[in-house]
Amino acid sequence: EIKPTWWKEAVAYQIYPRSFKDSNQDGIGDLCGIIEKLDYLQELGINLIWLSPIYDSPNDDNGYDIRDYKKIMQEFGTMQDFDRLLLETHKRGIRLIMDLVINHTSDEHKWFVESSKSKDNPYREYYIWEKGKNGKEPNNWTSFFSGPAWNYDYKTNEWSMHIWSKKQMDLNWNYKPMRNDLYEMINWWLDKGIDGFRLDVINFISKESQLPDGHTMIEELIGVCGVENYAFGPHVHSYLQELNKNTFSNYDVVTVGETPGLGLNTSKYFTHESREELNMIFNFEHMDNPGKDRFDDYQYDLNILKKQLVKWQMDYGNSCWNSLFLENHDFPRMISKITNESKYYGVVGKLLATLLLTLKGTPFIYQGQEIGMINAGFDLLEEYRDVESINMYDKLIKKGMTKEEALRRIKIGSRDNARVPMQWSSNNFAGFSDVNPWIGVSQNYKTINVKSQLKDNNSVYHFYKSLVEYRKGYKTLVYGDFIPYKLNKKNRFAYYRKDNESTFYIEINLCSAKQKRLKEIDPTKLLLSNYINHITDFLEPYEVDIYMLNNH
Ligand code: TEU
Ligand code: CA
Repeated sequence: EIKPTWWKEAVAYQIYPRSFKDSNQDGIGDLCGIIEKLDYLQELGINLIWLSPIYDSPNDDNGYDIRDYKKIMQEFGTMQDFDRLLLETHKRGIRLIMDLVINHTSDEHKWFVESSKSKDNPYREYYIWEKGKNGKEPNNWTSFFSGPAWNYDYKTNEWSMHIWSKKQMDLNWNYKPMRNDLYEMINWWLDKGIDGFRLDVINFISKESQLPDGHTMIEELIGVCGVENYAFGPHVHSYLQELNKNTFSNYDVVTVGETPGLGLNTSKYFTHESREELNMIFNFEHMDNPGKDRFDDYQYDLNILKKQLVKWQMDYGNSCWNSLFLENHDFPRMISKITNESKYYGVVGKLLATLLLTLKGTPFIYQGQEIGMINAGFDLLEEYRDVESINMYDKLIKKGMTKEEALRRIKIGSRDNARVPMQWSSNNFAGFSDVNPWIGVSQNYKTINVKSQLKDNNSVYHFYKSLVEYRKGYKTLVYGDFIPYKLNKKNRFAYYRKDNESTFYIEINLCSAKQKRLKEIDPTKLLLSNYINHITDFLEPYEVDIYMLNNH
């Protein structure tokens, strides 16, 4: 039996504040800009917001390198702005969760500044310091952002670990005083009345004690060495149980862990109700097709997404709860991975909306997904901002790739594809700002933007809005059983959502060729389709039909 809770019934929206809305015309998104757009989110039907980091940061990794957990990033505004944002969000019946980055801090955080002063500094143990081996790094681990995972410090002749950028230093979770300082900070935010956290790479916090050499380069291009020694480390569960006991469990909040690299069964140990660790996790195995990574040039096959989704819908159990997402600030736009034919952008955007909002689990819409935004379309290296992309370009050139090919791979896989300014209108800079933004606007803003879609009842926006309303109107779409239909039929995805109140039937064409329907349904039962007028016995390319079969 599934225990009903507010966060299982929520429809969440991820905001990347830097690119959402600029209110003071400095070209950078900010908290007051988010406040300006709360009515827009309420209108869409959102009732949970996840903010990517807004804490003081030198922005080496756009806020995922925190310098002061209790201060708002100067470009985003002040703590008063945050307090007003939280108040205005709650006034609209919307809850707000923050991004909690506690695997690492910025090298400018006062803890690290102290830690690197001397070997006997009280903060030395807050981070991971090791002697080198024969004058080189302590082991062969590499960073996700290219290069060794170690910085050398001349003063103390030791190396400090960073599995992310050179300015993101891994915290030492073996050290209790450090953990206690984190708990104090987390409770300080929870006492302000926020509704929970998304926890950044939280399964990486426990490293294998001897820091042994890694044996495999995971994914050739993004390739990191050593990840097998911390993706599921020896103490990760005891740390999470201690963390939860000292913080989250004392509040009515939700936690969703970002856990790259875990499989379904391992994930149950993080989210099963009996574990008292996290409420949900973000799993990434559906974000690229098997054997492919973000920078590979391939057409994403929706049949594989179907397989992944069905696995998590069927095997995750009733004591674990799925998160559902198809985009975030770390991946290219999903429409662009599926099709490059602009005539299909809209119908594919609505197909993705259907998967997100009619399956079982809490849906997370990433900013711009609700209007079917597509990739940035940058052609010059100078247009990129993401530390990962810039380092990756250098790495590819060093590996002997031509400038053109390296730039082509960055264009395909760069996280900046999802970080260009939110497209509010066809005005200059897409209505995001009156001035040139920190990152270029993608050229499709004239055709893909909120203003034009609000007026068009057949837009991707209105499709999302309708589905969100159905999801809030019928608990069947939240808690109802997921029952696949003719699962093995290629290029079709058909399933029921059913409880003792109502039954929905959804049938989807997963490719750009017409497909025979699997089931003839009385057309008067059609609730919503991404094709206004469709012939009955065939599904058009990427056609989605949502039926309500009965409603007792
Ligand atoms: O991302 C961690 C993560 O596993 C990936 O999404 C990763 O960013 C990317 O694929 C690089 O290989 C989290 C944050 O979402 C990301 O923005 C940060 O850069 C990263 O952690 C470090 O904080
Ligand atoms: Ca601004």
